Amino acid sequence: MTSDPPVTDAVEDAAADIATMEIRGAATIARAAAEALAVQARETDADSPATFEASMRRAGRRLYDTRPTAVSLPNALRYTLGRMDGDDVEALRDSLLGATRAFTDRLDRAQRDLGQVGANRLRDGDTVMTHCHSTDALSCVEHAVEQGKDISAIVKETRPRNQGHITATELRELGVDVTLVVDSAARRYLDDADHVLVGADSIAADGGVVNKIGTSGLAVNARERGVPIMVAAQTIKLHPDTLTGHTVEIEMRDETEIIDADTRADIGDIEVRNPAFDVTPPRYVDAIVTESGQFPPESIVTLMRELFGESADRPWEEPTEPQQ
Ligand code: RUB
Repeated sequence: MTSDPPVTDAVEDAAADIATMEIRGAATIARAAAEALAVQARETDADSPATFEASMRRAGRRLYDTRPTAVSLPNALRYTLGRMDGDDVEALRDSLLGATRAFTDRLDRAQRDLGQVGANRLRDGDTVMTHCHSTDALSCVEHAVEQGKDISAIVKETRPRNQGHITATELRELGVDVTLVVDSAARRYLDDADHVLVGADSIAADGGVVNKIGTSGLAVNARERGVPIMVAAQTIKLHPDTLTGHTVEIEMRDETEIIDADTRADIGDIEVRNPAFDVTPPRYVDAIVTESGQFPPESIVTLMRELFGESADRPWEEPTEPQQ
């Protein structure tokens, strides 16, 4: 039995950076995965079509195994590995490189297009409340600012990793007035907000939105206060496995992100749980803004079927032997 050629350093590095959140955020993770596959395609020393394909699948599996919740990662692998085609190594390599280029171009275009749609929902003088750091959500603000609208933001800190600080920095670069608040102050400041604006890691077939832990509590509070909730999510965030009854795995992260060992020991015998994401039920979401327009969450399934059919393939897995 021959073993698959090893993955390149570029794939190892990208996988390690995704797992440790040096690279984070669903769209950014998808881009990094596609770019790592391109390096693997260029640098692998696989010398037959079968070993080339096996090497690409192995790289795909290494990337797939890093973080479980953002479906943009498997969707990036689906798009790129699924377009690998050819009878010799050169043809396979060319098709893979073409697919990774097309995928990253698509990411840029999708983010720009959904930003226009989201910006149209914002009026001059509006204040948005944000949670975590989402490049899709920020694209909406960026386009609103380009349209000449004056936008302010209340930015939730987003414990435990404080991605709100990244959001605050990038909003300031856009010239947006920013007020930073701790997560538990969100309800207090919802009275000053015209929209809640968040991104998504995955969107389920029923319109449920999987995003950074704390999004669902924010959405429930916003509904109670009458503040509309806009989710900015390009279509690579649609989770095709949910069409066939699968649920989205919620990543549990290390407890040291929320408590250090000494403090934990001082407190005594406790359990610590650190889920990275939660699910906001569709009834709390007003609009999902994509590059194909805005959708009420309940109708996102139509778009999902159009893009993925009834089921999702997994081109990073070893092909199964045909049944005799
Ligand atoms: C990031 C997060 C973001 C989404 C959308 O979580 O929840 O809201 O990934 O981001 P983490 P984008 O920091 O744990 O990766 O719009 O950039 O895809």
